[in-house]
Amino acid sequence: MSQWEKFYSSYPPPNDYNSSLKKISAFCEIHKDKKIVLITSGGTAVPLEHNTVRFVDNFSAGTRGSASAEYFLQTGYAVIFMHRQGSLEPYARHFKGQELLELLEVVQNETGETQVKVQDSSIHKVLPILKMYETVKSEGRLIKIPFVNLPDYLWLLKGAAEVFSKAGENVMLYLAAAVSDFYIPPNEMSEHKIQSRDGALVISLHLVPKILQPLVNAWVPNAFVISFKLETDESILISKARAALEKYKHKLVIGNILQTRKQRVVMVTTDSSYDLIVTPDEMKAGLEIDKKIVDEVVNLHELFIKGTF
Ligand code: PAZ
Repeated sequence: MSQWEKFYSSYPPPNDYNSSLKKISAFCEIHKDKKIVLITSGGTAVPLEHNTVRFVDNFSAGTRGSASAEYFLQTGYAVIFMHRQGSLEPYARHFKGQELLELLEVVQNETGETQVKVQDSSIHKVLPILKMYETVKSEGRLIKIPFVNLPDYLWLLKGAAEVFSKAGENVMLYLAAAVSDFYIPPNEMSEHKIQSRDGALVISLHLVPKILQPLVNAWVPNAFVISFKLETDESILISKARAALEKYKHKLVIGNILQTRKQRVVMVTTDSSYDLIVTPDEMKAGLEIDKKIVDEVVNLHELFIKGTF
């Protein structure tokens, strides 16, 4: 049994597994004549106990995934947004926390009725986003599939890939989620809340089997698979990205550094690497690096479909 087969056999699929796959399958059928992208977004939680009180998590807010989803939708793609529950989502990301409340005001209309309206000074912000959201919604071009923990994420990705297995080059996988490399196998996990009275906690985290291996080579051999690589040490970013390409045989790794991920990424193929950058002035004007990434990736997908990438 391979490492990832062992992994899957030790966890049941998530409760909503079958309904999520039915949703993805119906979505793919409706949009079979379009380009479809599955975006993964946000971080995965790794439980420390079966009755989970504590888990290991990471920094990912889901900005990359949710912003990219909007730009793919703008170019006409149908988008399956597989995201960590509670992380940023397309369109809604513009109105985080208190922000929505700041945009609204209570007014009385001419007949004295109390109404809620968007403040005049905020209409220029709300209107374009609302219009894009309504268009996408009316066209049914976006579905969202939430996950919380690592096993659920891996089950859903495998299930989605099985749905795509019949699809061809029109399907893209844009794997922006920050997926844990480490986990505790269920048979080594405490049943109940780990007690502090037992002293300092020593846990041994095992390596998560690399899902890209079966994904690229067995489950979706025809799809355009893009993985992301996050590092904090610039000197190893490109070599690690290239090692992933050599190992898994997909076409493109997008590398980024934790602190500069919103200003710069490096596009790494088997024989080239080049930067995409947003300048401070572009940022001030509201341009997001995710727009540049998606524009580039959409062009590469077109070449991939033609067999020239
Ligand atoms: O979610 P976010 O916008 O805060 O961060 C995005 C990111 C850095 C998680 C993403 O660009 C990425 O590199 N994902 C892959 C991480 C990795 O497994 O190396």
